[in-house]
Amino acid sequence: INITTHGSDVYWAVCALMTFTTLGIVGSMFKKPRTDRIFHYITASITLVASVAYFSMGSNLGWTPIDVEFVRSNPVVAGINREIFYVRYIDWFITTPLLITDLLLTAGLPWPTILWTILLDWVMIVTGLVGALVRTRYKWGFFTFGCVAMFAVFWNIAWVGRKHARALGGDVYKVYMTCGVITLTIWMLYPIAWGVCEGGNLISPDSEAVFYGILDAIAKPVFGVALIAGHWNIAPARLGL
Ligand code: RET
Repeated sequence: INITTHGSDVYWAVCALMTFTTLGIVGSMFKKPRTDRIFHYITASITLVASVAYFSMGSNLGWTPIDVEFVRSNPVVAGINREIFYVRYIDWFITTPLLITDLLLTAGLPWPTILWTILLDWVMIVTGLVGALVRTRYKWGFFTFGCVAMFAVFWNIAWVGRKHARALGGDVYKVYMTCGVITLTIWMLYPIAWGVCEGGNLISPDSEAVFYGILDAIAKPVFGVALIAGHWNIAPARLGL
């Protein structure tokens, strides 16, 4: 199963969105003194890495054919494969820790807590990659480890971070809540996309492009713009930065 032009059009569109968002964030950081640009640096890196990942997928690169366990029309198949975009996981390995850093620095959490959350996040991404590259039902074992790690990350965002953010004042709490709610609701949909794409092979790679494309557009550009706008009148020094 190879990608069609429709899938690659979606990838190019998201690539353009990521690129314009990066340029917008870089442009806006010149309105701030160098000491107050931490969230610009982190967030622009996130969208920059994503635009490179989408450049590869639009060019039909960064994938490998993996035999599938199940095909809807023919449940007992050998040698039928699906294109698995491993480049997504390279993107996520870099950008999801940066998204977590954006959020947990907003809450003023100490760095060991941020590091621990990132390590759990890495378990989630790496198990997702390995599971995607496995043909047999063991893939769902990796998936399960990934989901457990994701809920541990969610715990730190929803409880540990929220308590800290609240103690820092109403404006900090507001941006934390906006970006935290975006994160929890959108991230929850990634394992569902994985389940019907890399996992269960239930929807086509074209539909996969749309599904992950919408999720990525909200998880990165929408999240990023909300974060930077929310921080505009908050001095990083108040967060201990
Ligand atoms: C996988 C499969 C294994 C189980 C779980 C997953 C969750 C992935 C998530 C990815 C988030 C990506 C983002 C990208 C940036 O745009 C790896 C799909 C739980 C939550 C936010």
